[in-house]
Amino acid sequence: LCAYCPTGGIIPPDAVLVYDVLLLDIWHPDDKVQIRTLSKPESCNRTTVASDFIRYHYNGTLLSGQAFDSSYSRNSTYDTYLGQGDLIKGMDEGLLGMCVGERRVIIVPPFLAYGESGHGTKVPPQATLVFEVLLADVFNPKDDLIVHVKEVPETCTRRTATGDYIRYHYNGTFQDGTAFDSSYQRNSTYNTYIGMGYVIQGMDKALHGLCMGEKRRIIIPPHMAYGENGVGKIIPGSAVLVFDIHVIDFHNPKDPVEIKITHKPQQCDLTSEADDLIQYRYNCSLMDGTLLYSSDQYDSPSTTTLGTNSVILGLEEGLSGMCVGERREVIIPPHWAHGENGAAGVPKSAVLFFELELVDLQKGVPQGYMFVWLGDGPDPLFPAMDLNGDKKVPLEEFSDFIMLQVKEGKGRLRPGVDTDSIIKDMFNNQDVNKDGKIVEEELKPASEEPQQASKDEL
Ligand SMILES: [Ca+2]
Ligand SMILES: [Ca+2]
Repeated sequence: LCAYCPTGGIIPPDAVLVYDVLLLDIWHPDDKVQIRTLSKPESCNRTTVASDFIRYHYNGTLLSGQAFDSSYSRNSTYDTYLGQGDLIKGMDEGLLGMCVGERRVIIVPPFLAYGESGHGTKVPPQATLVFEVLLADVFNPKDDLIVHVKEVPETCTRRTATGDYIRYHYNGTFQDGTAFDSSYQRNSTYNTYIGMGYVIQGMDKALHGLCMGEKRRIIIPPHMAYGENGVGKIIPGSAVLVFDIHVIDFHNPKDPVEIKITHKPQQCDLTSEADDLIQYRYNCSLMDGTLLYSSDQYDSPSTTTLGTNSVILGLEEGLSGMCVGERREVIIPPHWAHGENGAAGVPKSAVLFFELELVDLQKGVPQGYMFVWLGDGPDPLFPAMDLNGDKKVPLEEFSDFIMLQVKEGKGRLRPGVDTDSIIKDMFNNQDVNKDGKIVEEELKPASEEPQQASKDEL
């Protein structure tokens, strides 16, 4: 019988037979899995071992080149444990020792693949399989966070702890380098409390013990990130996440204003306090050194009256107790600055850094007052005021009297306001009948006046 003859075919005697043969497959029982590396990334932190969970792309073909399956056609990686019998034997072996980003061809003889039965309609019996594989991701269920410290500033007096509020920038990528998110793109830091479950477990843990300005790479396995489900179309299931973070600042809601005196003049008797009129120079920066504001941008130093809420609370405190010529560095947490909402040019919840120098200090008077006695004041008042003793006090005499009190250090006028107009106001308040002079009857004895009512008066 002619095994290769077509049924009913007629082969004449002495015929020469010509066969056109296409070899589809060839293997030998002694064959092993063959691995050919196509490309390897330059850096490779670890390679796959049995019990790892891996995610990879592949094109599967028969030895003839006929395709039978591809992960690319499904638009998602093939995800599986390695070396635990979840894969055909040849792949459990052929995928060992791979780096993320590595491409290899794995050739699997049928007895390490689907053998005599083949697989579905595309893999015939006894077929050798050829897989071109790209490893996208690997982790081990036993993995913890991996932290690489990239950059620590020279001075680091304090490190993040549970309950702190941190602002940081980050680039988020997968292990193959594909970016999935970046705070830089949004042009604003990511802000969160630390250790209170507001961020994925791995990040919450990784944010401890950081310095301001520090840069770290944090590699988080999926069981400490978004798990088997991932997040929508952004994070695939079982993905390892790589974050490159840069700490901009952090603070604790309990933080006070931090004042460091960098220069103190030898003579330092008179210091600033509430109601004083001061002039000061300043630079205001973020903790990463970004300059926000500076008095240098103006022709003259800044002027303010302390205690009037004209500057942020932290600056008020930073400017208090200074003597002229003193210089300070002041760190102001956001709850003493512009808070959670920020301000023009000041990011939300930003810690501010001020360099301050007190340039001028004029002692002040309480709010609402134009003049205060620094002691008890003359009693009775009128005879003291009536310098020439003619029982009447016109504006000029009143003015001379007030200026004498100031000169002798017995009284103080409100600083920063035109002296003549203050004195004129004070005179007009006392000159009840508006005849241009004060007489004794018009002068209300100071002792009978409640303190609050004597605003603008003696
Ligand atoms: Ca007089
Ligand atoms: Ca009068």
